[in-house]
Amino acid sequence: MRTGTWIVLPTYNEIENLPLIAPAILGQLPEATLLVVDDSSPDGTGELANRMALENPRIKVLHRAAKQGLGKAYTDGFKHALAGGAEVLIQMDADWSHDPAYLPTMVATLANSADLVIGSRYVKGGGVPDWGILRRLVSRGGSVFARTVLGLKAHDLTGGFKAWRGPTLAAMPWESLHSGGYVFQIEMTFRAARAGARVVEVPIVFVDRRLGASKMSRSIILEALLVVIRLRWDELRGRGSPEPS
Ligand SMILES: Nc1nc2c(ncn2[C@@H]2O[C@H](COP(=O)(O)OP(=O)(O)O)[C@@H](O)[C@H]2O)c(=O)[nH]1
Ligand SMILES: [Mg+2]
Repeated sequence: MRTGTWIVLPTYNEIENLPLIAPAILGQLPEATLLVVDDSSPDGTGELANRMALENPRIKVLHRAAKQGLGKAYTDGFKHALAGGAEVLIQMDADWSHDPAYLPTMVATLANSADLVIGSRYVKGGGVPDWGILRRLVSRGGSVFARTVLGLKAHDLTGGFKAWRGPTLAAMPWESLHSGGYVFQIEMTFRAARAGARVVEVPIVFVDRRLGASKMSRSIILEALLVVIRLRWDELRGRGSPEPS
């Protein structure tokens, strides 16, 4: 019997990272299920994931036909995991920026005191040692901006290392979410907080990927800034938040 903990791992051209990160994740959470969400990676990550799933029943693969933004991959992955009985869902990157060693602490924090746990670079004990001053300013500035405009308490709003309680995710207004990489992360935390979720940050040290290439771009950052303003604007005009459940 598996417990209801699922890790949702989106991949796009992660053929070098997947065979190493998957066993590291499963080793940290010995009861959990790993769901790889691959958007038809040209490098064959999806086929590799299929082979890994054949050898290990704890690994499952969701194939998507096209790359449509990280948010869409997460939406499909979360829905699939919830339909499969997931009670605790974890999202993380496949490129080692999110160290699997943090997983037990995040799951324990969720069980004790939270509906959403954010692996946070911007609380005491967290950080981004690999980044230069400019990248730090952009990332940190983005979180401060979103935090201020949206009136949220969390300090790291753009990161993608999070643990969720199933019911908190199940209540998301999936169809209306923005799907760009950074804004999806901000909007998910915003929606959860507005719906009354207890949000707790635990410190993580984020390391830059060593293998493969980043898929994030300047346009995704710009989109995030504009959408943050839009989210608050819609809310002030009384049409932003989903109906409270
Ligand atoms: N399925 C899927 N995965 C994606 C997509 N974009 C990025 N990823 C994955 O999401 C994670 C974070 O992406 P990455 O490029 O490392 O972003 P960065 O860390 O902000 O540079 C990695 O595991 C990527 O393989 C996408 O469109 N679809
Ligand atoms: Mg990365």
